Amino acid sequence: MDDTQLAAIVDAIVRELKASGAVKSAGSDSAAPASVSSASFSTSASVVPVQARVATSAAGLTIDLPDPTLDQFRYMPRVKNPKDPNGVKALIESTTARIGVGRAGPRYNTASLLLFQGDHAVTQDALYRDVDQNLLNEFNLFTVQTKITGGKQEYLLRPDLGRSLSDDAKRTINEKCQKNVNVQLCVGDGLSAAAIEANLRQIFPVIKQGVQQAGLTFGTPFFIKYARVGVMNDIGELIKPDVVILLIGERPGLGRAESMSAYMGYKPKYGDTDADRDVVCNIFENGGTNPLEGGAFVVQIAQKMRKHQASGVKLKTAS
Ligand code: B12
Repeated sequence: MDDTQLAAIVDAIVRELKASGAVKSAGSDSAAPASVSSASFSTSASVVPVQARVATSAAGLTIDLPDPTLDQFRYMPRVKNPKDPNGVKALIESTTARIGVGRAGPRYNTASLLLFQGDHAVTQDALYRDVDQNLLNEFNLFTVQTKITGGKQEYLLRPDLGRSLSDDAKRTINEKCQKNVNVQLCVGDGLSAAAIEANLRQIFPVIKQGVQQAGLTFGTPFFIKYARVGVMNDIGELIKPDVVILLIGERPGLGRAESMSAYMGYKPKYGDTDADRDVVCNIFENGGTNPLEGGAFVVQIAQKMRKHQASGVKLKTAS
């Protein structure tokens, strides 16, 4: 690429950023002039607008692409010259799997690659982001932490530490929580903050009201940062509830980050394993277990656990 082409690209980008309001012209707040000096332009990643933009071209060069994650592009058949175009379309519509994406020689085409990278970014964001504090405040959830002290990186590398509450957490729970309740509800970030943000507003009231309407005591709910499922044992030991319900973010899939699980156990204690637990999984709207229904189901299971005084495999064999 020669200097003239390069300058044309830079000029076009500057013009577009100015037009979108992301950067301002020196001495003028108006829309971008026809020619902009790229020498005076300084950039930083944070000023680039995140909204989808239409393709623009400068000097015959396309410098931008439409958002590949929009449904119309995500589900666009990309197989060249298919024998049965309607068949390809029908197949694509029948599944969320990435099919009918075509290829460029032995490789993915650019559109598929960009979609894959966009979806991967959603996954990474869900995993590395913290749950919105405003949401936790809405439900008066105080926060305690597991034994993870080195952030998400350590959380990913040390699942064992995510299964134990820190000493501080134990103290706080002892101070703030009602003990010996029938049902103890906890919320954990797990592997997806987005999952908690997508479902908590709907599921929390259903569980709380369901438990209370069944005449059961609902313990003091709280939020656990850097939580793994096994942390339920510590909660059981500290609070001595009949049933612990832990709402937790599931491992996100590509572009699918809002899926939450409710893991449950009857009188969890040190040494309990997943064989002693039950899970209502894939809780999310539009395709999963709807959070309102999920909440009602969780309450039913809690009642069943109390009735049979068991959970996990023991509950299966008892009922
Ligand atoms: C990762 C995973 C596993 C891993 C867990 C390893 C690990 N250390 O992370 C492995 C491969 C071991 C596994 C095994 C099983 N899994 Co699994 N697993 C998942 C997956 C993909 C993600 C779970 C997640 O994100 N958890 C949240 C994070 C934060 O939890 P964590 O503390 O890091 O990890 C714990 C949980 O993942 C838990 N767990 C994982 N699977 C299961 C299943 C049950 C029934 C229980 C109680 C707990 C449990 O084990 C981990 C260690 O405590 C989900 C899919 C989904 N949509 O949720 C399926 C899923 C939860 N698993 C499922 C099943 C059926 C099983 C098995 C029973 C399969 C089998 N027939 O052997 C076993 C049982 C596990 C056990 N220990 O007893 C089903 C549960 C369906 C249901 N409602 O009962 C799911 C929903 C997949 C599916 N759609 O079918 N699983």
